[in-house]
Amino acid sequence: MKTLWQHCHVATMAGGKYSIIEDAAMVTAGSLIEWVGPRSQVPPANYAQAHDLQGAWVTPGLIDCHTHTVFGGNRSGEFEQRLEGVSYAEIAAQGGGIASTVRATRAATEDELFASAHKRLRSLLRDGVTTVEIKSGYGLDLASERKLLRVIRRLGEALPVSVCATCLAAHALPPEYKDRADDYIDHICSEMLPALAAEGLVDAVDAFCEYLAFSPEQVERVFKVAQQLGLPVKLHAEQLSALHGSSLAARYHALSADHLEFMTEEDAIAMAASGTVAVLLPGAFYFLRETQLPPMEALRKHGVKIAIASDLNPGTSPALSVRLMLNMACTLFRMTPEEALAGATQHAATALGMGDTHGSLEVGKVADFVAWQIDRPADLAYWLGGELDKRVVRHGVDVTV
Ligand code: DI6
Ligand code: FE
Repeated sequence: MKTLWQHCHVATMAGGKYSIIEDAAMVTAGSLIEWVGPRSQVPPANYAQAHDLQGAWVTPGLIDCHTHTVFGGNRSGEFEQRLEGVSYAEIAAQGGGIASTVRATRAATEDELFASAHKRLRSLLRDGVTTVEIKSGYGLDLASERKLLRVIRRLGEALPVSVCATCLAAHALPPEYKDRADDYIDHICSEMLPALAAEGLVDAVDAFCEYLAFSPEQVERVFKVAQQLGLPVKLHAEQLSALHGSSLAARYHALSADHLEFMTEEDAIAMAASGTVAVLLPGAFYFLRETQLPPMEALRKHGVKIAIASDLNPGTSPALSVRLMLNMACTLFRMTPEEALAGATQHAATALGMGDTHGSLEVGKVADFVAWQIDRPADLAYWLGGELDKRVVRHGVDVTV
């Protein structure tokens, strides 16, 4: 069934550029894009449906390639503590931080976790998101990580969004393994990952490489097992200190290395060589009142692809809007609105291993797009949140929420 979408302008984001077509039209056939170009050249055909987009700007559906959407509880109390001067690391050392969310997550039922995550995910969808990555990592034992990954799969079935599930069992040390980090890594490698992968619950494997989490050596053991299981890897790296996790990620051809405030130019060179995407998370930078900027110049100089994501999580980025992240990427990291939008479309797709099928409006790609009632594409990075009038199309079907 062919559908015509017309009276619009298109920012295709092909190659990570706006690649604008004014007075454009698009033809979808089922869930795919069959044609896109100037309206004057629409191929004649018997269209089952023709939609008037009323002068909208059409972009690819937004892709949030790094979130921790599923968790129990909430940490606004810690937010207050931090504003009184207690640091994120101090709160973590006192048993707060990730550990407090782990307690709340373990205590919650699968249905409770589903219900709270569903609300958060709906906020992202109302903002034009059609693909999202969601990590586990607040369970930290086999049963609880399985519970989170099941909720992640259920969210993808319940809502009109493509969901990539990432196992982040190596997020923090669970209390039962206190002072035995290597034993926990053994457990992840020999029990958790093989079991969860066999159950089809895992699309990729992530870890937190940081002085208050896991060392590069420990991360490498996790990566080796992921590789044996045929799963792509990605890494939280260089968020609080420079351990060169991003270079390690590059050696394992990671899809992405994420955060990266403390990365060096050598790390950027390694990432460029392996095609590992730099996922920058301005919400966490902002919320932690970080002052160390990611090395934008080195990333650009060496041609590392840059994605932007929400990092939606209860501790460091309670962010419910990708468009707000685009604004922050511009104001805080000095990205252009075009770079920021590429970061939440084409480069975010590449960061999820979906760059060939998603992230731009090109013939043969999946018909996931948003028709925004805005004046210019830069408006997407301009407004500070709020709701914009729009239609959201996923797999060629209008799914506006
Ligand atoms: N880095 C982060 O910013 C989140 N996880 C991570 O590895 C924080 C998670 C939290 O504080 O709950
Ligand atoms: Fe994160």
